Amino acid sequence: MPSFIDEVPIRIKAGHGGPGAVHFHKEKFVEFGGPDGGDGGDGGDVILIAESRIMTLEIYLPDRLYSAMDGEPGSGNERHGKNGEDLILKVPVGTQVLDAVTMELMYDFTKDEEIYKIAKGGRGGKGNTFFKSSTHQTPRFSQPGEDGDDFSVILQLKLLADIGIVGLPNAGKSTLLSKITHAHPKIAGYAFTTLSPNLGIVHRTNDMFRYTVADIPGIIEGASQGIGLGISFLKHIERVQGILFLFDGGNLNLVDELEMLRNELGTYNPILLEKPFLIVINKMDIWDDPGFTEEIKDTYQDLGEILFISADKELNLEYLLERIDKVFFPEQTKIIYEN
Ligand SMILES: Nc1nc2c(ncn2[C@@H]2O[C@H](COP(=O)(O)OP(=O)(O)OP(=O)(O)O)[C@@H](O)[C@H]2O)c(=O)[nH]1
Ligand SMILES: [Mg+2]
Repeated sequence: MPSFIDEVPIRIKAGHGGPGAVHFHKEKFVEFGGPDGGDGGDGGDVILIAESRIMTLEIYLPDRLYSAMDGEPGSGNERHGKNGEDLILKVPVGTQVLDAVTMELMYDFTKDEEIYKIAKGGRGGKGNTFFKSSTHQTPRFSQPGEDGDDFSVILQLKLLADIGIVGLPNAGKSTLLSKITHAHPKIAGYAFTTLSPNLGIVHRTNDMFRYTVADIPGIIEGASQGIGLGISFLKHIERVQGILFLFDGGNLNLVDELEMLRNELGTYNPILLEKPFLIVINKMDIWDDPGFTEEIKDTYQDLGEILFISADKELNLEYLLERIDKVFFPEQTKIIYEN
């Protein structure tokens, strides 16, 4: 399945069991009372829970240790040590957990609120009370706690793009992605800066809904025949809800460029031609004449809806996002905006 992979290796450690106590109760006039050392507490477990509100694994730091609490030692008077607290880690639905050594799949989260106990805490040790018997009235030993599970895993999440940004090299696709999401793609004033797709997440209306945006490499005429960077990366946008065709307003040849882009897309997979799209003209900041936008709109209105932005100067970006909501996500946003 075409996807972007969000992946992070982490170390998981369940709590160590607390040691059992060696203790004898004290009574007046009796040098040694009977044994009364309590058991140690169990170590905490590490538990993974899927939560649909979480979209990425970016909360996890690579190679960090995530550990549950150790059990506390037992004590006199047969007091049981406190159990170590469990560590609960939230992951997005769709997360797969792989053993970092064998790369075997340990678990696959498919539903919200699904729970997987990934690491079990060590059992607490028995206190010396436990070892008292008719032949052994005063055991002076107890058990240590057991080790908790401790190993490394890889959390991996496949993200599908909801929106694709398509355009010629240098149109400002990566700049746009960097302004509407937290992604940091490479941006530069030459062609083919982006060599493989970048993905970012747009958070809308107080985070009530989110979608992913893919910035893909520039496309030139003949890309479907392997010119430039080719078009194999289009697999990443085969399933999008909509396409933003982005153009460089400083060097605009709208009709020919749109036709060329759509030809290349259609050659790869005709389904891409059926996707809703918006025509977005970037770099409007370099125009002196404010009437220019109206002129373009009038002239090219048959091509589709045309928007004007400056990604770099952040002009009209909120308007662009509103149009994306309405045009590409009419169902989701109806609920949010019309209630
Ligand atoms: N004046 C102006 N320049 C912009 C704007 N947006 C992007 N640029 C510049 O255009 C150049 C190309 O930007 P990128 O975002 O790397 O373009 P791209 O479409 O991702 O290019 P490729 O990855 O090569 O296909 C950079 O020098 C940007 O700073 C804008 O709104 N106004
Ligand atoms: Mg780029």
